[in-house]
Amino acid sequence: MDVEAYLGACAGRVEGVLEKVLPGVDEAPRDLHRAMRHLVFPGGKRIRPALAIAGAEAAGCPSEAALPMAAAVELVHTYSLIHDDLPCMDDDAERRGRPTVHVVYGEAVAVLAGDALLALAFELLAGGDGAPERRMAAVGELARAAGSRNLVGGQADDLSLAESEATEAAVSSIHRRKTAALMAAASAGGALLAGADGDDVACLRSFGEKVGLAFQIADDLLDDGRDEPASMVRLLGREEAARRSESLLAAAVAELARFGGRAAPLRELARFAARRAR
Ligand code: GRG
Repeated sequence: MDVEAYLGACAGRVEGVLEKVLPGVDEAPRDLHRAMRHLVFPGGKRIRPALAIAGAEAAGCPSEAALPMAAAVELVHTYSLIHDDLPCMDDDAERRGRPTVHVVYGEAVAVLAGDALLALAFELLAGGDGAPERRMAAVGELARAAGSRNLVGGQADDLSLAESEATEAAVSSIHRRKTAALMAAASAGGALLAGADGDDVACLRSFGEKVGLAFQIADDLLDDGRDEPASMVRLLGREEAARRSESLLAAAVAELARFGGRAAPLRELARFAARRAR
C-alpha cells in the first residue's frame, strides 16, 4: 500500500469540506477570514484527517460519514499551531516554509483566527446529517482532547517545564496531552461519528494515543537541535528514543488485530507517523 497516495486522497477529501465551511476571503471581516485560511491552505501532511477516515474504514463504517470529524480535528490542529507560533508562546516567524499568521496579520488577528477555527470545528461537528447522539458523542470526544486536561493543559505544562523537572513521567505526560490526545480523538472520532460500536472506538482511541506518542518522539528526533526540556531525545538519547518509538508503534499496531485487513491503511499511517525521522 502506498501511504503517501492514501494521505493525498484523504487530504483531497477533507480539503473539500474545509473549503466549504471556511468563510470566503472576501467575507467581512476580511483580514480575519484570510488569516483563518492562511495556515489551513495549503496545509500540512493532514495526518489527523487520514487517521479519522482510516479509523472509520477499519471499523467497517462508510468513510464519508467520518469527514466532518476529519475536518474538525484539522481545524483544531491548525488553531493550536497558530497560537503556538505567537510571540507569547514559541515565537516562530515561519511555519511550513511560510510566514506565520501573526507575522502577516498581526498578533490580535492571529489570536482571533485561532479562536474562530476552534469554534468552527465544533459548529461543523454539531451540524451535519448524522444521528444526533453520534454527533454529540463526537463533539464530546474532540472537546475532551482539546481542553485543559489534554491539548491546552499539555501546552501549559510544556511552556512552564523547567529542565530540572523533566523526568520521563513528566515528559511523557506532556506528550500524551499535547500531541497524542488529538491523534486519539482523530482515530476514534471518525469511527464514532460513522457508527462504530463502543469496543471498536475504544481500541481505536488507544491505538491513536500510542501513535501520537510515537509521532512526538519522531518529531523530537527530527528536531534534535531544538533541545527543549520536554524531549525524549534529550532525556534518553537518540537510540533509546528511537527504540521507544518503535515499541509504541508495535503496541499501537497490536490494538488493530480485531479489525483484520480493513485496518491496513491505519497500520501504514502508524508506521509513517512513527518512522518519519528515519
Ligand atoms: C496552543 C493550545 C495550543 C497548543 C499547541 C501544536 C502544539 C500545541 C504545539 C506545536 C509544537 C509541537 C511540537 C506540537 C506537537 C504536535 C506536533 C508535532 C505538531 C505538528 O504536527 P504535524 O507534523 O504538522 O502533523 P503538519 O504541518 O503536517 O500539519
